[in-house]
Order: sequence, then C-alpha cells, then structure tokens
Amino acid sequence: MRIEQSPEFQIHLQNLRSKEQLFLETIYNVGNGHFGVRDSNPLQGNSPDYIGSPGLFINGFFDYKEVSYGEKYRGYPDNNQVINRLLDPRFIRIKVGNEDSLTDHFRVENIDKNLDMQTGLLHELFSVTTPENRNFNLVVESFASLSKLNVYGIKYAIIPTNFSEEVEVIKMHDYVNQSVHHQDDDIRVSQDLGQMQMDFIPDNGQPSYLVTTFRSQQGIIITYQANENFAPNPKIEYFMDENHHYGYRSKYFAKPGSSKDFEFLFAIGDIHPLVNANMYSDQYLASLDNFINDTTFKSELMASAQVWQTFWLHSDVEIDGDPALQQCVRFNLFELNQSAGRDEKTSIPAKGLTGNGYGGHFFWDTEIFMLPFFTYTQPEIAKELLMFRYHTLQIAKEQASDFGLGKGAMYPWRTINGFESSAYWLAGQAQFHINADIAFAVEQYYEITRDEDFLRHYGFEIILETARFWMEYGNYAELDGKRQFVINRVTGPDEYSALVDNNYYTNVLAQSNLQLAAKYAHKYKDDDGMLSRLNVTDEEVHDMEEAAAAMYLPYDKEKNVKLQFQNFEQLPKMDIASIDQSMFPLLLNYHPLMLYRHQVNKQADTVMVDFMFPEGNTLAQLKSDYEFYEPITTHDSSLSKAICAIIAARIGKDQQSYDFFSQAVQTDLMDVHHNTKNGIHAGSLGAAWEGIIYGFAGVVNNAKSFSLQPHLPVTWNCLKFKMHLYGNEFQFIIYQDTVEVDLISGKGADITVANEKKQLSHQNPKQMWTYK
Ligand code: IFM
Repeated sequence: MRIEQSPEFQIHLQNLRSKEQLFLETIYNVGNGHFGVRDSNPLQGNSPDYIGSPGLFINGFFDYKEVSYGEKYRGYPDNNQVINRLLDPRFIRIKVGNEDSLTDHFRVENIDKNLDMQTGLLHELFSVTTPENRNFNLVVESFASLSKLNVYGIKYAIIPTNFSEEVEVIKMHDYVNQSVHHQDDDIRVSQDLGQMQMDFIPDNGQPSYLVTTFRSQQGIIITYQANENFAPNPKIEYFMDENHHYGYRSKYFAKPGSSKDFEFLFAIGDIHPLVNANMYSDQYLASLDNFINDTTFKSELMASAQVWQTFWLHSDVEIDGDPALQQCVRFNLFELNQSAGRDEKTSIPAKGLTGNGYGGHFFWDTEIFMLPFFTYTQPEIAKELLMFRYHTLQIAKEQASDFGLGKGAMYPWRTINGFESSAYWLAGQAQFHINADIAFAVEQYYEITRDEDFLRHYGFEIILETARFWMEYGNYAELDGKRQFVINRVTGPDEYSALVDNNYYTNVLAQSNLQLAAKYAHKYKDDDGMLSRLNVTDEEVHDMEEAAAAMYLPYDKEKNVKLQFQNFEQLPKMDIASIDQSMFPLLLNYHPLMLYRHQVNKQADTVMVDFMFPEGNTLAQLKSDYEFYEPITTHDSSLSKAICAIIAARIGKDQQSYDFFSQAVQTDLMDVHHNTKNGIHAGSLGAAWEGIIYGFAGVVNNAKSFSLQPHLPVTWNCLKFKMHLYGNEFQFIIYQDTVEVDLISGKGADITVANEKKQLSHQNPKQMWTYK
C-alpha cells in the first residue's frame, strides 16, 4: 500500500535519541482507546530471555490483587485493581530448516521503524539471524483500527537473504499471562499481576480464545483470521497442535530475495461479566467475526487511516518555525487519541494503553489535563469520558456513605472500575480534590458545547453529588475573627505534602463546585421532577451558596502569596538546588514524611489555581505566586512543567515559559523522565496541549467570554489550531503581531483578542486583530 507520507507526521527510529528496547516498545505502541499493543520483538515476545515488557492492554480489563498492609484499618481497600497484560498479538514463530525461533535464539535487530501518525500504520524492518547464520529480513506492518475499535491488523513479510530452504510460519498464542522479564523497583510501576485463564474455543475454523480473570470475574473473547485469499500460495492452514491449541501455519520453499506475506486480522472483544462471557461466547464470537470476515488488512487500514485524517483535520496543532517541537506535539496528540476510552465504561489510564504503570488506573489526569483537548476538538469523546464518571457515580455515592458521610459522592483517586484503588491513602484517597476536578470538567464541557441534554441528564447530578461531598467533609470554624468554611485533612495535587488543612487548590475547586451546584439548581428550579428526584431543597442550595461564600482561602498578606495550605509558611524550605541530581525524583529517595515536613513541591499545586481560574487575578498576583512556588518545585511529576509554562507565559517570562514547555512536550519522545519505557505519560501529553492553548495562545474561557492574549515564542512564525466553541468550529492562526480567526462551521460567536471583542458570523466569517 502506498501512503503519502509527510515528514512531520513520522516517528522514525533514526531520529530518536534512545534506542533502548523498552523505550521503543512504548513509543511504537499502537492503540485506539479500546486496546493498545506495545511494540515488541515479534519472534521473542514470550521467550524467557527476552528483555522486554510486550503485550496487549485492553481498556477496563483488569483483575484484583489483594493488598497486604502492615496494619489494615477500616475502610482501606482490600484489593488493588491491576490492568491485565495479555498475549502479544505481534508474536510469530518461524522455522527455517532445522532451526526454530521458539527454541533457538534468533538474533533480531531493529533496522528500521516508522510510525506514520497520519494513518496510524507502524512499519518495521528487522534483520533476523539464526544461530546457524541463516539470515532473513522480516517486515512487520501493524495498526489498531480507529474505524472498528475491536480490530487489530498485523502483516509479516519474510525475505531470505542467504538461504534457499523450507520455511514454516506458525501463528499461535497459547499463553495468557504475557511474560515480563523486566524488573523495576520504581514504586510507580505496578509489580502486581492479575490472574487470567485462557480457554480455546474449539472448532469454529479460526483460533479463538476466551480469556477470563479469576477475581474480577471479567471475560473477553479474542479471535483472529489469516487472510488466505490474500496469499493463496503458500497456503495458510488452520490447525490444532498436540496440546489441543489452535493456530495457523504455513510451509513453503523460500529463496533469497523472494518475499512472502502473511496477514492477520484480530478481533479483540468487549469486556463482559464472566458468566455472560461463558454463556454467550458463541454469540459474542459471531459478532466479532463480522468485523474481520470478508475484509483485508489493506481495506481495514484504509478505513482506519481515514478516521485518522478526520482527527488531524480537527485536532492538529501546527507550529511554523519549530520542526522538532512540532513533531513532539503531533506525537502527543496522536497518543492522546490512541488512549482515550470511547465506550462510556472506560477513561484514559495515566499511562495510556501502553504499559501497566500506575496499575492502568484513571486519575484526575483525565479531567484536568487531557479532557480539555477532547472537549475543544472532539467533544463527542469528551462526553464519553465524562459518562464514565456518570456511570460510576453510584459507586462514588456508596463510597461516601461507607466512609461515614451522610450525603454526596466520593470519587476514587485512582480506579479502573469506579472503586478506590489507592493503597497509600495519604497521597491517594485523601486527594479529595478529584471530586471537584470532575465537576470542573463537567462545567467546562458544558460551557464549551452548551450540551443541555448532557447537563440536564448527567452533568448536574455529578456536580450536585460532588458538591454535597464538600458540605459533608468541610465545616465552619472561627478563623481570623470570621466564621469561615474550612476543609481540613486533605491532600492537594502536590504529592510532597499530605493531609493538610485548607489546601488552596482544593478549597477554590470546592468553592466552584458548590457555586455550580447552586447555579444549576436555580436553572432547574421549575423542573420539579428533577429536583425532587435528586432531593434538592431550597435550604440545601442556600447552604451551598453560604459555604461557597464563606470558603477559607489561606493567604500570606505580607508576601501577597496564596498559601498552598494553612500554616504552609511555618515549614522550612527544602533547598532543592543543593540536592544531587541523582536523588531526583525525590519520592524514590526520601522518606515521604521528610518531604511532607518541608516546603517542597512535586508539582504545580497553588499555581494550578492561577491557571484554572485566571480571572480576578492581577498580573502582580500571578507573578508573586509563581515566583514563590516555582523555585520550590522539583517538577518530579510530569504534570508540572506545562502548567508552569502557562503562568510563565502570562507573566512575561517568555524564555522560561518556552523552556518549560519544550521539556513538557518532549516528555515521552525524548524520554525526559527516563521512564517512558514503563508507558507514556498521558496527562503530560494533554498538559502540553494546554501549554500551547492557554499559555502561548493565551486562551481564557469562562462563562462570560472567550478571549486570547497570545504570547508566541519569538522563534515561531505562526501557530494554527482549531477549536469547537458553542456549537461552532473556529480556526485560529496566531502570528507574531496578528491573529486571524475563521468561522468554519456554526452560526458564530464573539471572540476577544487583546481586549478587543469582534463578532464572527456567516456575514463576517473571518476577523483579524493586531495584538502587539
Ligand atoms: O495524578 C498524578 C499525580 O498528580 C502525580 N502522581 C502521578 C499521578 C498519575 O499520573
């Protein structure tokens, strides 16, 4: 297949700084939100001497692993959820003469790899040498379909260079817990494995498996077909081996320079409760077959490539003048799109679907760092991600009640299925801000899309129940001579502080959460059915308004700084400049309490507020917050630098902003944190998009207006992107002195650039501003 390839959309092996096998496995993953496949050495994916972590990750497919505590108190989660690592669908066994890749050590060298982000096609060339020096080239092409989310395609071509002999190709996946030979003592990497069982579903003419989990009781069906029509000679036959395992095989006589292709389409099923998976396996299998019957690798690839093209049409960010960062930006957007669940039952794991780091859990990373990209450019996906939170709202309510609260919802800090999965509650479950983060994201989605149906049926309920949580968890106290609403004993976003009183970020977010609940309760005041279904009373709404108005926000009047939490100023500063580089990230080298008792930040915390609620702040305030917090921030979390880049841009620290942004945007492709091998940093990829939009373009969007105040890096000639806004789609082109906005679809809206408001409409679909 010939695909027009433009260079800035290619991730080519030659251009990568690291060639480490595990890093390449992550970077060259392919996925589509339903599943992700790490890149691997296709001949040794399951062999004991393979140094790697290959495998297939299915979004939402997990098992429980019992957590063992030294002292287990009431309410601690019994189980950790861990994403399952399944068989490596890239795996293939090749026999040449008397040598067999399964038992003999074939040396496999990466000669060339190219990920074409325009089409989602991964093209690889390996040079394979057997112990007896037979050599052949192996070309592997693969993709995860975006047009049929259950489909994965892989194609192999074998080209001998120095032998004429019989070759046998065997495609069989008779293992379930993909071997991982890579050990890591990084606590962020999950060492836990679920327990799965794989059963072959016999006699349906193609290898099909039922994979079930022991403790979470989930089941999934995977099947695959060889395209026989595509390569009638050599014939590919379906067979059963002596262990009653099913697969495909083909034998033929190979000559130097000749090339034989073998293509396979996998159908990777949806997750079912184990009982159903057992009972209806035939039915599920038949519907999966439909995805891969009567079709070819090529036609599925073309259909998927078309979806990628639509994605780029609406979601691309073009930077003229910075080709290196342009490529990183594209990689980030590509990975975000590959990672997002689209079925309302899943979200985006912190590592995407590229590894089992953080157990495959969903965090606030989705709502605060990744969702804005989707809300502005693919609102339908944003809605599906928010619906995951709606569908788990009942669990969150039960959690609040089990915890001992009378009302409200307590969303889990980290989860796959809606239940709390943090075994270290101090830096986990106590991050109650997740509740307000979700409410914030619901509001942002509604503000941008004006999706009344979503707000009425789902969004309001999320906002209401999370607001109720704050009313239950917080309380009134006399502070500075006033009755104020306080929220004590919480952990804010910064994980180098824990269980503090009145975390500024948490209190501002909770305040907004309460205000939104009250605002929408007023909006629906004539909808008796809805308010009575949700038991909303005037008194409750009044109480929420009162608490929001009385929210305590700790502030240091002498320094003019928002205080990260009450009494933060009493902690000694940690002199991070004097710490040896080898000690970072500090979390791997210090006792947590040593960090908690100091002024030291892992990541942006208070400055998050300045980014999320910029209105009402003077420039001087942003400056003093930034100048106070940035020097005590280690940026050990990959979520940090892009946020600092935004504030730095707003306060005119242009070079620092650019430097932070470039480090943030290169997080994975340049392996800035030296742990991309464990999976991508999905939140960081989204944060980098935020860096461009909120930092360099200077977008501020609130209920009142949508405005831009660009701060374009001096080396950039122009920045171009599209955004959905109130049912419209706009294209923004920002030059060094001017801004051009085009109305692409919709009726139009007002846009403000550098304080000058202009209307875009059918009559005036294009407007220009000079902003310097
Ligand atoms: O959610 C983040 C947190 O803010 C920092 N530690 C890692 C988590 C997952 O990315």
